[in-house]
Amino acid sequence: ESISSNITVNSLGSLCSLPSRRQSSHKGNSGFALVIGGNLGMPGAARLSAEASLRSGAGLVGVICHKTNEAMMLSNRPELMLLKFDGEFIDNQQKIEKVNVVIAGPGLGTDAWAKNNFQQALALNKPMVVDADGLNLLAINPQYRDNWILTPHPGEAARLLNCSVAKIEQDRFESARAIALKYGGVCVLKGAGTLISDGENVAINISGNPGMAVGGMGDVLSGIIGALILQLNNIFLAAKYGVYLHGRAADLAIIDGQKGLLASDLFPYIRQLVNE
Ligand code: NPW
Ligand code: AMP
Ligand code: MG
Repeated sequence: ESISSNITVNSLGSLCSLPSRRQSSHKGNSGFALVIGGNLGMPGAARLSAEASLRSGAGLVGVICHKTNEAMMLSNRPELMLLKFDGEFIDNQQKIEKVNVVIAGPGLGTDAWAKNNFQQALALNKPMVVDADGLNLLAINPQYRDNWILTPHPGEAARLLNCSVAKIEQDRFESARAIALKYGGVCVLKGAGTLISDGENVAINISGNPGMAVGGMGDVLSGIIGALILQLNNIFLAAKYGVYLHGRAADLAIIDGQKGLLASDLFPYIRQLVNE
C-alpha cells in the first residue's frame, strides 16, 4: 500500500470505515451540503453533484442555480432544496448559515452571475469543494485556503498553474503538488490514476475505468466528496475516500460495458458503497 514514505496507493485497504448513523441521528446532524452551479445550459452538472451528495449520505442538500433552471433542478428529485444568496426564498439566510460544506463550480459558468455567486460562496468561509468553473474563476483570481479540496481535470489544472495540459500530464505528481502548494488544501488531479495531494503526501487511486470518460462524471465526484467532508473530519481523507468510492462505483456500474455508462448510473452503487 505504500510506494515510498509519502506516496500511497488509494485502495480500500488504506481507508478506514465510514462512521455509521447513530440510532438517534436526525437530518440536521447528518450534515448540510450546498451546491452552487447550474448556470444557463448546464443545470445537469449541479443536479448531478447535488444528487451525488444525497446518495453519499448528506442529511440536507441545497442548490443555488440560475433562475431559469430552478424548476428543472427539483424535477424528479424533490428532496433537493433551492436556496439563493439574495433571500427570495423562505428562510434563505437561516438555511445558508446552517450549511456545513459548499460545493462550488459544477456548471457554474464564468459570467457575472457566476462570479457574484462564487464570491458569496467564498465569503461563507465554510469547508469547500471547488470544481469545474469554480476552478476557472480561481485561476483568474488565485487564493490560498487550508479548508478546501480542488478537483481539477488536466485542462483545469493547466489553467490553475498557467501552463499547458502537456506540462500537467508530463509530471502529474509534481502538478498535483504544485496546485496544493499554490492554493492550499488538497488537490485531486483527475484522470486515469487520479492523484490526491496535500502538497506533501500523495495517494494514487486504483479504482475506476475508461467508461468514466463521459460528461457529468466529475460533477458526481464533487458531490460525493462534499458529503464525505460531512462524515470525516479530515479533508485529505474525504478526498481519498471520495475518489476511491467514485471509481469503485463506476467499476460496479459497467456490468453492461464501458461505453454508454452514464454519470447517474453510479448513484445506486454509491449508496451501496457508503453503507458497506
Ligand atoms: P480537449 O477538448 O481534449 O482539446 P473545460 P468541461 C482539456 C460543465 N459540465 N479531461 C480539453 O481539451 C462543467 O461542470 C456540464 C478533461 C478542453 O480544452 C463545467 O462547469 C455538464 N478535459 C463546464 O461544463 C456535463 C481535458 O480541458 C478542456 C483533459 C465546463 O467543463 C459536462 C475541457 O475542460 C460538464 O461537466 C482531460 N483529461 N485534458 C452538464 N450535463 O450540465 C485536457 N482537457 O473547458 O473546463 O470543459 O470540463 O466540459
Ligand atoms: P470531469 O472531466 O470533470 O467530468 O471528470 C471526469 C471523471 O472521470 C474524473 O473523476 C476522472 O478521474 C474520471 N475518469 C475519466 N476518464 C477516466 C479513465 N480513463 N480512467 C479512470 N477514470 C477516468
Ligand atoms: Mg468536470
